[in-house]
Amino acid sequence: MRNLLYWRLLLLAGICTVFISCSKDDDPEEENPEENWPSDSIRVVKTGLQFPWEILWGKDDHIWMTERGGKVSKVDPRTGETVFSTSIPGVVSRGEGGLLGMVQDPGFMQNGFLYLVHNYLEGDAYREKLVRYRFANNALVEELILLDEIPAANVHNGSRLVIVEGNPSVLYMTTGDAANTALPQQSGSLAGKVLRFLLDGSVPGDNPVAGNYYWSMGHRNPQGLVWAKNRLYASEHGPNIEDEINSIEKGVNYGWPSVNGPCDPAEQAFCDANQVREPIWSSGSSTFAACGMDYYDHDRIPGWKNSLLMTSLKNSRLYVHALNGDGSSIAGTTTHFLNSWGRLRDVCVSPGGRVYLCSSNGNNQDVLVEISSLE
Ligand SMILES: [Ca+2]
Ligand SMILES: [Ca+2]
Repeated sequence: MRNLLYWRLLLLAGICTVFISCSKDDDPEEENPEENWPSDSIRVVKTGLQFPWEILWGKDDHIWMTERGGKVSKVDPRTGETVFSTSIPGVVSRGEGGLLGMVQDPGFMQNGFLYLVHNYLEGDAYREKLVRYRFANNALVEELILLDEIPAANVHNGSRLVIVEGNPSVLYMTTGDAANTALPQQSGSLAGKVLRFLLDGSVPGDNPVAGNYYWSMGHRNPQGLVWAKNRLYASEHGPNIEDEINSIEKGVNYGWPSVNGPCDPAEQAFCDANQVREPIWSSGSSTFAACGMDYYDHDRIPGWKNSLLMTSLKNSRLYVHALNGDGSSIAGTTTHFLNSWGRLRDVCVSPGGRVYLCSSNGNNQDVLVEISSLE
């Protein structure tokens, strides 16, 4: 009898354990993916990287990263362990080109779709394409080309991706002028644009020109792109003056190559004739090499709330641009981490408000760093 009671209790305990652990797994609200985290304010998560280009916080609570030479990897941000990596076939890295922008599908946890931009060779011609892969069984499979034959060069390949979820969801991609300043003002060229797609690669019916991917024109080399406050913000490298942040709108001309930064008297005639939209921020008489951006809206680092975080290659620091209430202008800028990790290429933010930066110095010495606090 005593023995039977013992077994009944053991069975009950087993059922409870299974029930509790299942209910925990089934209800993401009850899980905190960032519990038991290292307590460091600033922590180098990973070393030995080679020109990381894109970092993003995935829906699977890992950091997904591209490196320009062609590698995609998935990193456990708590331990720094690379839990998956692969090389994308056909990537040709020349100068600033190679494997560049990346974004996950809104349904990534179900369909595994990952969108990537990379350069490739078509005969002797250097080109860029947007492709979709499926992450399944720890591999990237089923390459689907959404758009290819985009002009490319050793410099100015844009390539940042953002998906805005909706009905339907749309994908935005930046392209650079591919070192040909004639292209950004030609609506028929894919270069020097923000392009807009449906997620199957087709042209949305409400793009400015029927059958044309172009959403905005007159861009030089936009290497930062983020959706926040119901706006699309793009950062852009200026020539030797006037890096820009633009609020991207349908069919608008952002001026390059006729206009740098705000419309000066010498540029005003072109601005008036083409209704050029001035940037919401520009770097003035020098360039910072404004690069990857993300939006910060968390209490973890209170002073950064409602800001655009922007990396700088040349000035080797993070710019924090505080937005005004409706996001139409920048109320003030602070800078952080000068020369801490050299040139900075990209930034992403975790749901818990931790900020991640990647450097762009080469020699297999690039790093992924985490900022959990400024204290
Ligand atoms: Ca402009
Ligand atoms: Ca100007």
